[in-house]
Amino acid sequence: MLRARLQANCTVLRLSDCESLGETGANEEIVLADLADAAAVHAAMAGVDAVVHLGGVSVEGPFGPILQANIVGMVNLYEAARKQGARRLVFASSNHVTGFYKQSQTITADDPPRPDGLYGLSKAFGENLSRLYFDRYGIETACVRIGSSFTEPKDRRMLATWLSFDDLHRLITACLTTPVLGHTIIFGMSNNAVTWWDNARARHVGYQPQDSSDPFREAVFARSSTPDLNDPAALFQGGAFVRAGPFE
Ligand code: 15L
Repeated sequence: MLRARLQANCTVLRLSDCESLGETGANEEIVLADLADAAAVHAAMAGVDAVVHLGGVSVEGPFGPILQANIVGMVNLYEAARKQGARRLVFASSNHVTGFYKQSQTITADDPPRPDGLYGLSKAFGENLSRLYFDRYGIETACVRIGSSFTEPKDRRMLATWLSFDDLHRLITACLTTPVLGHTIIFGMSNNAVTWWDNARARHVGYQPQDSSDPFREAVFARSSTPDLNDPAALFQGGAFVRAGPFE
């Protein structure tokens, strides 16, 4: 969804993945790399000014792949940024860093992480790693705790967590272009009436969402049953992630 939109942000868009990205388009370069392969990541980062880092495991699952892609991969990426001279990154963190806060709470980026699984924990590691690289080397990062970025909100929870594709692009653009970014954590959500997240700490980014889950509200309620408040998925912000994963 971002590939076409990010064209507007750069003269050359270098894309990287561990799997094929298809044909190289106009103003594009493709450098395939496994995040766990330091040499490959360093090669992919040569000459890059800014990074939008969306790579890695994006759901709860066994620790092996999460360790390789989200933890070893983050170290490889930030070492490559430092050595190759990239000065600003937008890191796709996740709302699952704070998934064990209740849906009745409104939190800010200053509230301590409460990961809802190994995936959320790996994103908390990424946030801390990027803070280290800012404190030590001045490399700026926006950690975007993405809510639910889909075509439209699929359920009641997503009425709070939804982030439209256009707003995601607006948010990334704001992070890439604000004069002084520093190290910032920002919740990635559209302008939803129901929200659990307060972005007051990231006003300097200048993100102004234009979309909202509100027009979808009636349809979502019509097709979903009343939540069972004995179900942790209905109580906690992380939804079903709080009971997903490899734990027996
Ligand atoms: C995430 O972090 C996932 O990458 C995405 O697939 C969604 O499930 C999202 O969180 C969510 O919480 O809805």
